[in-house]
Amino acid sequence: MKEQLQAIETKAIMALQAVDSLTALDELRVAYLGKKGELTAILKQMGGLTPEERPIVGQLANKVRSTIEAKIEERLVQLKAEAELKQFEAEALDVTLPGKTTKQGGLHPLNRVLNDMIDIFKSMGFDVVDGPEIETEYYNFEALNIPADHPARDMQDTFYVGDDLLLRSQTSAAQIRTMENRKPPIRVICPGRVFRADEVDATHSPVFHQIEGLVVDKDITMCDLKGCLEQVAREIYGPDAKIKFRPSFFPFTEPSVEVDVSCPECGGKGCRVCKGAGWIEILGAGMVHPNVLSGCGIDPNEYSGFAFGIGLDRLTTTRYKISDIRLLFENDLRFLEQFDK
Ligand code: 2NM
Repeated sequence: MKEQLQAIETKAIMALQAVDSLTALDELRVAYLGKKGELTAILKQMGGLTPEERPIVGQLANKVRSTIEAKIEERLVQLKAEAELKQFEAEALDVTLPGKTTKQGGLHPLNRVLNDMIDIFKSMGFDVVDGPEIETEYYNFEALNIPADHPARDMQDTFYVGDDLLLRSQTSAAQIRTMENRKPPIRVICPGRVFRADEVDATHSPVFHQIEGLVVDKDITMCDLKGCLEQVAREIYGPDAKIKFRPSFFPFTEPSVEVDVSCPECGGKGCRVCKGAGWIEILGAGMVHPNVLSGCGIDPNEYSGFAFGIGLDRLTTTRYKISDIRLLFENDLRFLEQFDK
């Protein structure tokens, strides 16, 4: 029997070497130490031993049991460590790998130029105001001294979307509301999208963008208008930029002017950009018509003001030497990606 016990211990230890999983280890424990296991089977035969042999064999059996138990425990610790290592390896992160970057877009050229303009006007004390793109005839025309039978109303060729509703043909309505709601001094610019029924070509689009400005206070004159616009021109085109006024007509201003800036390309000598003129037209402006002021509840005998309208699209195409206004609206990535930086 002693030999049998010794053989069981040796066999169990051998078998343990081959065990490579926790389940196999458990099966081995049952096979050797369980109720129907090999060791138990031997112990059941102890009845046939002499009283002298019994304690000796019993002692040996206990030693074999605790040896096997200890080896199983040892293997259990090993297997758990191996499993943990495998898991760590499988879940390992290489923190030195480059990260996944999301592609960052850039501002649309129109918004770049607009942001520059907003900065310039803010530095001069202007607020930025906003208004709806769908307007009533009153705010788009009437309040601007453009009565129902005025030829300008035909000239504008407006998109009507209802009886008394239209897509605004200028952003002036936002300024009318400002005059209705604020007391002078007023200094606002109103950038936004405007709509006119124009045929599309390299320089025209039925949807385009304006920045209109308005200043109302006591003693505002054409000098203030010229000084303000000259400062804006210098900020955009550099300290040597000059401007000049040419007489013009708008129903909402009197007098009205077209404003030219000395050609930023040739400085006034005449070149391809200014078509030899030395000047390029950049905006329309004038002194706010007394009818417009009084219509908004501002007394034209006490207050006066100037206003102007700049086409943002043309400002942008000249700034970036963009040959066709349609590029600003087509969202062709090959064009837009040039402004990513
Ligand atoms: C222009 C030219 C001249 C203008 C006038 C007004 C208002 F609301 F005060 F009457 N806003 N904008 C104005 C004046 C716009 O665009 C070429």
